[in-house]
Amino acid sequence: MPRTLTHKILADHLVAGELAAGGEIGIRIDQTLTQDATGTTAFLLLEAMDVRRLKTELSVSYVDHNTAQFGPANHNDHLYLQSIAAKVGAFHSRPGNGICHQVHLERFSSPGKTLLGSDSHTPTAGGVGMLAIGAGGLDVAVAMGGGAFYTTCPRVVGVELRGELQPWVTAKDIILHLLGILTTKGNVATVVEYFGRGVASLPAPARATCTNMGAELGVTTSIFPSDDVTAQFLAAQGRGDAFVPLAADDGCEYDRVITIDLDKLQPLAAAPSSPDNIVPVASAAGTKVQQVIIGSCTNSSFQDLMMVAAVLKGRTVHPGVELGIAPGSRQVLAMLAENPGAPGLAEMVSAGARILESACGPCIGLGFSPADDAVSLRTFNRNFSGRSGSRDDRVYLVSPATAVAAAITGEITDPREFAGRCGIEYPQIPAPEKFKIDDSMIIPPPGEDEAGSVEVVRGPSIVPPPRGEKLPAELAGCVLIRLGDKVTTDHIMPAGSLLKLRSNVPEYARYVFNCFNEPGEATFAERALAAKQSGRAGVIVAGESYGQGSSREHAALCPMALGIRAVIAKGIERIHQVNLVNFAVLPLTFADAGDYDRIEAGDELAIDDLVKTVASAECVAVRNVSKGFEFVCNVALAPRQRKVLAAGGLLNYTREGGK
Ligand code: MIC
Ligand code: SF4
Repeated sequence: MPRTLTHKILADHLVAGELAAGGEIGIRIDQTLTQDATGTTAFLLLEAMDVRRLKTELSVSYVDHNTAQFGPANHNDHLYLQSIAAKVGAFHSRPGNGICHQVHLERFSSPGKTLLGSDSHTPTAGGVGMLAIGAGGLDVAVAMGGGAFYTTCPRVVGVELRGELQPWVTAKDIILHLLGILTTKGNVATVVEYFGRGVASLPAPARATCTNMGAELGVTTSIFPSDDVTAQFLAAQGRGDAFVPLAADDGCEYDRVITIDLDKLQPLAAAPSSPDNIVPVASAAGTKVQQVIIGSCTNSSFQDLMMVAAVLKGRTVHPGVELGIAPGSRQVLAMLAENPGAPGLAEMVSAGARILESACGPCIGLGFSPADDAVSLRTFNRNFSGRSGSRDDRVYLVSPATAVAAAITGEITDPREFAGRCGIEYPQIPAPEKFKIDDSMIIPPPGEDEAGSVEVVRGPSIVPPPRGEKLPAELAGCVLIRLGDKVTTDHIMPAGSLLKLRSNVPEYARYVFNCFNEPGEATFAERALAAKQSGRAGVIVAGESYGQGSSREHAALCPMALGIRAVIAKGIERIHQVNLVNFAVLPLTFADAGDYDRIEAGDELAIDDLVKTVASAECVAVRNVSKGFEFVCNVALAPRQRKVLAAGGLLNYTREGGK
C-alpha cells in the first residue's frame, strides 16, 4: 500500500503501537536538541532520572535564548549546560553560534531521522525531510536516556504546492496562507506533508520557514521530501553523506489535501495579535511603522538576509523606523560579512540597521520592545499579545521582503508596489555552492573515560525542579482563574526578562499568569499558594486552545509547584497537554462547552474518585459545590498517560521503570 513520507519514517522508528491515526504510538528518537531556556530543566531532570550517559545517536545542547545576561543567572546556566553536556555526552553549541533551529538545520539535520527538541519550532528540520517534533524538556530528557517518545499517531494533511512563487512573494507567504486556511486551532495530532511540483523551486531554508511556522498551526510537525535541493544544501554544508532521497509513494492517501498555487500567492501578514490573523499586506498598506525586526528561527537564513542587504544597498532606513537585524547563525553572520562582491553586512550597517546577536533576542521579548502604540513588523513566527515585552503591542508577522520594504518607506507596503515605485528588480539569491563551515563554537563531548572527571558547574541560581506528587484520592479544588480562548504559554509563564528564572522553579512560579494580575490585588501565585496551604487543590478553567505556543514545560511545572492539580478547558494544545500529564496535572475538557459559562473564579469543585477516573474513565462528573450543579468532562488520556499520571508524573514513572 502506497505510504506518506510521514508514515514511512514513523514505521522505521515505531517501537510501540500501530500506525492508525488517533492511537498512541512510541517512536525511537535518533537526535535531540535542547536550548538553554528549557535545557537546564531538561538536564536537571535527566540527572534526577540517574541517566549518566546519553543513548541517542546525537544530542545537541544549544545556548541561544538567554544571552542578555543581566545578573549572573544566565551565565550560570551556560556554564551548567556546557559542563553537563560534556559529562553526559552531548554537543554544546555556545552562545553566539546561533539559534538552535537554524544551526541544527545547517550542521546536524539528517533526512529520514527523528529529532525531538525541547522547543516548539524543532520542526524547522522538517525542511530537509527529518521528522522533527517539539516537546517538553522532560520528554526530551527521557529520549536522551534512550526512552521512546510517545505521541498520538497523526493524521497526515498533504499540502500540494504547484507553480512557482512570483518575485517578492516568499516562503513566509506560503505558511501565512496555510495559517489563514487551517488557523492555529484544531490541528492537534496532524502532520503537514508538502508535496507536488512546486516543492522543487523552494531552497532548503525556504522549506524550513514553512515547517518552522507549522508550529503555529499546532500540528505535531511538518515535513518536506528530501530531493535534489536537499542534496545540494547538505553538500554545500559539507554533509553530503547525510543525504538520502525520500518522498511519499505515488498514490498514497492523505487525510486531506490542500492545494496551493504558488504563482497566485501575494505578500501576506499576520496582523496583531495572532499568527492566524492573516491579511494581504496590500490591505494594510499605508499603516505607519515604527519598528522592523528581521531575524528569528523562521527567517534569518543566508538567502533571506542577502536579499534584505541587496534591497538596503544604497538606501537609508526611514527616519521614523528602527530596524534591527539578527542573523540566524554565526555561519549566516560570517557569510554576510565576508561575501565578496555582493551586498551584505556593510550595506545593512550603512543603511542604518542595528545588527543584533545571532540569538532569539526580541522574538522572546528580550530587548527591542516596541513603544506604546508603535507598529512593529517582524519576520518572526509569533505575535501573541505582549510577547514583545510591551503590553497591548501591535506586532505584524511578515516576510523579509515585506519587512525591508517597510523599513525603507516607513509604512506597511506591498513589496511589489515598493519595487515598482523604486525600480528595483527582485534580488534572486542563489543557494550558495558552499557555506562557510566553522564548527569551532560547537564543542563535541569528550569520550566516556574523560567525561568521568568533568565537574558539573552549578551556580546558586540553579535549583533542582520540584517532583510531581501522586494524585489525591479525590479532588477538592478551587477555581483560581477562569480564562478566555487562546491563552498561550507566554501568558501562563512569561519569558522576556523573567527568562533568567527558568532554572529556579519556586522563584519563577511567582509569575504564573503575571499578565492577568491586577495591581493591588493578590497575584495568581499568592491565591494558589493560599489554596494549597488550606489543603485545596488549585484548578484552572480555560477556553479553546489552552496552552498554545511554546513547548515550555514551566507552563505546567510552575503551576504544579503552586498546587494546581487540574486544568479544565474547552480545548488543550498538544505539547501543553503532555506537559501537564508529565507533571501530574490532570487535563480535562468540557464535554459540553456551554458548561464553561456556568463556572466562575472562586467556585469550589469536586471529583470523587480520581484514581478510577485516571485509570480508566473516558469521562468524569465534576461537582460545582459552590453553585450546586454537576457537569461532565472528557478524560482524553492515552493509556500510557494514565499510568504516568497515576505515578505522579513522568519523572516518577520513569524512575519506577515505566517505559
Ligand atoms: C518560544 O519561541 O516561545 C520559545 C522561547 O522558543 C519556546 C521555548 C521556551 O519557552 O523556552 C518554544 O517555542 O518552545
Ligand atoms: Fe528563539 Fe523565537 Fe525561534 Fe523561539 S521562536 S526558538 S524564541 S527565535
